Amino acid sequence: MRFHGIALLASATILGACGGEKQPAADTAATAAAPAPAATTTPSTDSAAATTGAPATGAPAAGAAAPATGQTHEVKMIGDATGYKFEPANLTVKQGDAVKFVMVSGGPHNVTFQNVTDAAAKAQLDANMPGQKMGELAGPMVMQPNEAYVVSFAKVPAGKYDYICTPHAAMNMKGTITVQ
Ligand SMILES: [Cu+2]
Repeated sequence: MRFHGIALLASATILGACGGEKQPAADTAATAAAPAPAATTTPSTDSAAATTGAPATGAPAAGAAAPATGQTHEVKMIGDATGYKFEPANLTVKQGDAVKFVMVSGGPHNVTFQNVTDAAAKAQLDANMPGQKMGELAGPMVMQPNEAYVVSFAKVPAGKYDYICTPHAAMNMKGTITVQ
């Protein structure tokens, strides 16, 4: 991370001096002229930065994850001869409950909430989604059988929350969680 910063700084300020350095990697990053290639070489740093940046982008109210205080409901993530689906696809929970998405078969699966228009709801739900997300409201891939991804619905306003599995969106793998 520090190395990355130095490389960028060097490329921005003293291009010429950088060429004289003995670090071959720094040289490549500088001559490649852009933050893009440097970012590709350090994916872990990049995603860490993205994670820390996420709540800031979040906006007005929330930002902090609210731990579940109620029941935990289970939703299976299935991909087999019968198709790709969340089971149950429609689930009603109380505010404060959690939903545990359990990988059963046919992964990788994930949970990506869609059409959340209310800014406060979006910020809180996003904050309540742990792990290395693929983006706002887009949970990480769940790969192994019995691996689970838990989303707390604490402080998430009542309403209907539609979600899909991004890898299987075309196979209609989707569901709805109604928060009461
Ligand atoms: Cu899936």
